[in-house]
Formats: sequence, structure tokens, C-alpha cells
Amino acid sequence: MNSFKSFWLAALLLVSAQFTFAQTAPTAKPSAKGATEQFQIKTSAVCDMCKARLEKAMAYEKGVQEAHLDVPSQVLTVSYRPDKTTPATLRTAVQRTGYDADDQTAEARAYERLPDCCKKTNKVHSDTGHK
Ligand SMILES: [Cu+2]
Repeated sequence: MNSFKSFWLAALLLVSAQFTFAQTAPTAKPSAKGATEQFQIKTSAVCDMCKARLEKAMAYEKGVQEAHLDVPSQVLTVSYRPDKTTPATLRTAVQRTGYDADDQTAEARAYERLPDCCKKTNKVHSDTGHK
């Protein structure tokens, strides 16, 4: 009885192992390989520190190929793989970094961690030499 049971257990394990392998293998090469799309997010970034922080955060996001923030216009341009991520996911990533993304406000905790000069309430540096 015991050996009968373990036989079925082994058979089950083998089948499920092959099943998960079969599931992961074909997705490695999607048909729309290399397709890149671009979109823009209006952020609350104010300086070059914000720029570096946001571009770095985007670089760590899955599916992002390139991110560029234009400080004067506060617009973040992201090149991404539509088969790997979505604009909504990337907007959330911006919020998690502490910045507003379009009409969605920054995540409060991430925003609190920003240096004072990078907070959107700090208007002082926008017309001074802070870069
Ligand atoms: Cu800043």
C-alpha cells in the first residue's frame, strides 16, 4: 500500500514539474518581440535630483527600456515593452517614488522620504538657482 501511494505521488510530481516547465518555456519568446511603445507622464518633479531619482526608479521597473525626465516641463517620457508592463503600472511606480503621476497624487510615505528641496510644496527653489 505504501509503495503504491508513493508511486502515485512520484508520478504526480513528475507530471506537475513537466507542466510548469511547459508553461514557462514558450513565453520566453513572445511573437511581438522587441515592440516598444512610448508614453508620457506629467510628474511633480522639481529638480535634477528628482530627475535622477525618477529615471533610476523607472530603470528598475520591469519592461522599461528608457526613461527621460524633462525637468522644466516635469514630463517623464518612458519607452516600454507593452508585453511586459502597462502605463498604469508605470504611473504607480512614479507614485511609489514620491511623485504625482498625471492626476494621481504621490504615495504619502514615499513623498515624506524625499529631501525637502524635492517636495512639491517647496516652491522656493523653483525660481532660485537650485538645480
Ligand atoms: Cu528634486
